[in-house]
Amino acid sequence: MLWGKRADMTIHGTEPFNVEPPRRALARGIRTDAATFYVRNHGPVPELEPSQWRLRVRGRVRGALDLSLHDLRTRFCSRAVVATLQCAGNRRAGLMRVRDIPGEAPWGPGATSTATWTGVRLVDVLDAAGVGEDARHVEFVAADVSHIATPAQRFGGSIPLSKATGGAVLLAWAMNGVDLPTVHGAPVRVIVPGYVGARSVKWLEEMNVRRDPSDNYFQATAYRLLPPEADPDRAGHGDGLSLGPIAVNSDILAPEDGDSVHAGPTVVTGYALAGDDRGIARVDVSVDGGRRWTQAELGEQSGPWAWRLWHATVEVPPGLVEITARAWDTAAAAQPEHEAPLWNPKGYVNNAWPRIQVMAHSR
Ligand SMILES: Nc1nc2c(c(=O)[nH]1)N[C@H]1C(S)=C(S)[C@@H](COP(=O)(O)O)O[C@H]1N2
Ligand SMILES: [Mo]
Repeated sequence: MLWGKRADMTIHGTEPFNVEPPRRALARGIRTDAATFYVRNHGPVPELEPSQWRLRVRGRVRGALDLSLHDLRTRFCSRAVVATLQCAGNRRAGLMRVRDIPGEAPWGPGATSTATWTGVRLVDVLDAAGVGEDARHVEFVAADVSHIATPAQRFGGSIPLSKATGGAVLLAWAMNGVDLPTVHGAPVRVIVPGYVGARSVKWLEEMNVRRDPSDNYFQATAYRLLPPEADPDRAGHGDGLSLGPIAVNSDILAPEDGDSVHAGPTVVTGYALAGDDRGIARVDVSVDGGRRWTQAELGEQSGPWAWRLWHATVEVPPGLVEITARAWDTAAAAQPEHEAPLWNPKGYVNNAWPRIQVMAHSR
C-alpha cells in the first residue's frame, strides 16, 4: 500500500490519496499507529525539503516572521498533546443510505484517528509575532495545490483567534514520537484539537492573522453545512454553516456489522469523541432499539483532546439483532437517533446513533 499504510485500508481514492482503516484496527488502542491512521487529501502530496522549509507569519501582526524548522524547535518550548482528528465526512456512508451524495466518497467510521503530536504551541508563535488589536482569525495556507477547489488553489483554512490562542493548538513536527510522515504533513502541520480535521492543515507554509475568516475555498465554500435543498455545485462563498467544533459522536468497532455471534453476553466496543472543549460523559448500548440501555465502561482518558474507547457487555438474544449506541458529552448533549434529519448535500457531520446487525446463534 502507498505511503506505508496497512494492506487492509479501504481506499477512497489514490490521487488524491484517501484511505481509512478497518474498525478492528482502530479498536486496538487509544493511539493509532502511522500505518493505520486515516488519510484525507484534496490534492497531490507535496514532498518538502525540511532544511529549505520556512513558515511565513503575516497579516495583522506587529512583526512578520520567517521561521525555519530549527527556529521553531529552538526558539519555543515544545510540548506533546494526545489529540483525535476527525474528518467532517466521517460516517458519510450512513447519510448516503438516506439519500445519494454525488461526488463525495462513502467514508465509514474510520475517518478518525488519534496520535500524540509534538510541536510548539500556536499561541507562542503568535505572541512572538505580536497579534494586532483588530485580529479575529488565524489563516493557515499549505503547499499542496487542490484541483477540486474552484479556482484551483493551495489548501487552507482558518480558526478563530480565541481557539488559536487557547493553548491546545500545535504546530507539530512529530506524530507518535517520530518525525511526521510525509503524507501526514511533513515537515510541519497544524493540529486543532476538537475541530473538524479540515482545520488541521498539513504541509503548513503560511499563517495570516486576519480580521475575517479565510477566503480559501476549503473554508469559505467547502466544509460548510448546506441546507438539504441547496445545490452544492452552485454553493458560493459563505453559504451554509462554517464547520469548526466537532459534535459529540461515537461508533461501534466490534462486533462488525454482519458478524455471527453466540447469543448471550457479548462484548461490544467502540470509540466516542465529544469535540471542542467538551468531554465524553457516558456511552450507552442497546440491543432493543433504545428502549433499554446498558452503560458502557469508558477506557483511559488521555487528556482533554483524545477520544474515549469504550466497551459494554450486553445480553444478545438469538436471531437477527440490531446493536446501537449513543454517547453523551459533558454539556449533556447526546447523539441524535436518526440520520435522515441530518442529511446535507456534502454529507458532513453524521453523528447519529451507530447501528450494526449481528446474527446471534444459540449455543
Ligand atoms: N494541506 C492539507 N491539509 C489538510 C488536508 C489537505 O487536503 N491538505 N485535508 C484536511 C482534512 S479534510 C482532514 S480530515 C485532515 C486529515 O489529516 P490526516 O490525513 O493526517 O489524517 O487533514 C486536513 N489537512
Ligand atoms: Mo476532513
